[in-house]
Amino acid sequence: MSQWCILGCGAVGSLMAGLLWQSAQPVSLLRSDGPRMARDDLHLQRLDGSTLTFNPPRLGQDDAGEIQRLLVTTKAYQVQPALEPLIGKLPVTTPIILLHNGMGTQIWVERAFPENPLFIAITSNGARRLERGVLHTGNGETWLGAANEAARANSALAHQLAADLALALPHAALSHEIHFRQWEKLVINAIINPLTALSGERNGSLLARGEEIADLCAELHPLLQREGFGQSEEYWVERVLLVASRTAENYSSMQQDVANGRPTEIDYLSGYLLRQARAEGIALPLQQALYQAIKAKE
Ligand code: KPL
Repeated sequence: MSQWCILGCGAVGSLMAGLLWQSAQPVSLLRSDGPRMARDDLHLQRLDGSTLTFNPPRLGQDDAGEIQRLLVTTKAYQVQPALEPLIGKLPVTTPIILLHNGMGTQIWVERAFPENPLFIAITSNGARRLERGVLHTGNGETWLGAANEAARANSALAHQLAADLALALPHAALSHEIHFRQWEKLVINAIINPLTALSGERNGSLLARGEEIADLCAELHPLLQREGFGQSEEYWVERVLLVASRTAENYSSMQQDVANGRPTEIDYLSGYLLRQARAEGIALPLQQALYQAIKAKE
């Protein structure tokens, strides 16, 4: 079985590492401080309250030639600096799987690694980083889809990656509409994340702010149509409210970033939407206001 190498050990990366380890799949962590770093045990606190202790091998950039599958779980703004040292070192047959909130990293990765099969993964599993590990806060779906020609041409690889993810995760499958799923998650995150980051409240607080969410979706609708998505405004409002209710107890990742004084992914959420809208000659004043308000907090 090929080894998963995880780049980015925040909440989602640690959750993936723990769940893959639990399903007896080989997994390693790629760290900029590499094998020299202390190899402490990590802990995955499962949904049922039990704890898995795991200790995957740590790799450094010099080990790039050995990486068989690279799962990139950094924040969107870390993708480029984290992958840059691997250019020319990562075997060209190694699939790269990008798993982060937002959009806007793909073009750079395609150019930097033109021959590697590139996949996009999307997950709605909830996780919160703990000092020495991660808390799994909610089950969700994970989707994997081919994002470049090398990935599309290798359907056996796509099926194998999805099957292996399905061994580890509550619901994981291959998606042939990954671009739509990316946009759907983009819309959800571009509404829930800044609103909760600004209010400091849990996702569930948005259930009482349906009108504001409807206004934000109405504003995005012409852009979504221009992107080829024929869903009604109501569809988008329902999706946002559904995720807010399913993750009602969670603090969004942006709320946690702002509360902890970390940079946010706003440039890959509202920022990405604003760039796409500008190219289409569409104004998004409500998204613009959210973007500016988060930038002022950062
Ligand atoms: O993806 C999320 C995030 O916080 O980044 C949601 C779905 C909003 C869950 O909190």
